[in-house]
Amino acid sequence: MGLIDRLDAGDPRALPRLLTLIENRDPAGLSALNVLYPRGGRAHVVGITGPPGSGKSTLVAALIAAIRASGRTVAVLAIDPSSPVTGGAVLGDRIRMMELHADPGVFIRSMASRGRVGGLAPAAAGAVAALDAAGFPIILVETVGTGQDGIDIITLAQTVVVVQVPGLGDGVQAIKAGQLEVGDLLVVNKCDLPGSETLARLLRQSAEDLGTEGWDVPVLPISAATGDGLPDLLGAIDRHRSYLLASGEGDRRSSAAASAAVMTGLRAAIERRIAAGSSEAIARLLDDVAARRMTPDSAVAGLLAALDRAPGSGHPVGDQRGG
Ligand SMILES: Nc1nc2c(ncn2[C@@H]2O[C@H](COP(=O)(O)OP(=O)(O)OP(=O)(O)O)[C@@H](O)[C@H]2O)c(=O)[nH]1
Ligand SMILES: [Mg+2]
Repeated sequence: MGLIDRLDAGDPRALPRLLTLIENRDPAGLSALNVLYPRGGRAHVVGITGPPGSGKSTLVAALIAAIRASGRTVAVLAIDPSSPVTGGAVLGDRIRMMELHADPGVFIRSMASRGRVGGLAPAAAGAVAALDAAGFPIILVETVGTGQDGIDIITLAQTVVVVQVPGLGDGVQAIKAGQLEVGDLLVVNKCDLPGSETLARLLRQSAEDLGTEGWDVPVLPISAATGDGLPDLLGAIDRHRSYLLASGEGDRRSSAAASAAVMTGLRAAIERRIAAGSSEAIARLLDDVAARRMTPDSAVAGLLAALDRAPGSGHPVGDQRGG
């Protein structure tokens, strides 16, 4: 039986297998995506981002429980840009502690980027597309910070939750530039610890400059460890989803995400080619630049021309011939 048939038949091993194939850029995975991609577009993809140790994995585990309690299934993609284990391991421990691992309505996948050449962003996008097509109504994506290793959470997620914690420094100056800007919701986690009220006050000031037409960015104090504030957070996540659908902002983000996905895919494809040195034309151009026979600018023009001459690989999704 083919992978998609197994997926459709509810074989629990089919989805992990598909994600491995997609991660490895195996032709079988990419061709399955061609079939699956048109089925997607219904999931609410929620990014959970914030500095290391802010409690993202703890929060994800707590959200899983809350989402399950609301009667929905949920998938999680934990992206760890540096290490192949930590993020997923911590999350895995939490899940075991909460006895969620035996629940077929919860699917968790970790993805690491070590040693990958220009490939994490497309792999993550492919994984989200597969989880979406598999029918999960909500997909949580955990990532550290923003833009790290090419993972730009706003190109993956429709709703971005930025997690901050007290005690990392004095005030908003200590928060890295650009960290708050991507947030549709700002969370002050570890509100059981001192300093969270001060931080929440500072974030509320910053939040006044954020948001999109018709959406004011809320600042929500929570404790992922005790569950305090969790229902409010899930409520706000669901409210943002309704806002996206009603306001047209969701469509606007989908278009932006589509163009970003193509551009990052293109960049990754070029990087892979150069790394693989598969094209002699590319290798020759790089040699010419190193030997100062050619400027970098001319080499870029030459590379683009070489890509033009390469056999076309673009084909509409759903068309299995090209897979
Ligand atoms: N006091 C307190 N501790 C918390 C809370 N949430 C998480 N922690 C603790 O903070 C530490 C880091 O939590 P994680 O969930 O692993 O944080 P993370 O952001 O996923 O970390 P990385 O994936 O390594 O970036 C752990 O020791 C948690 O137990 C909270 O609400 N209150
Ligand atoms: Mg984590």
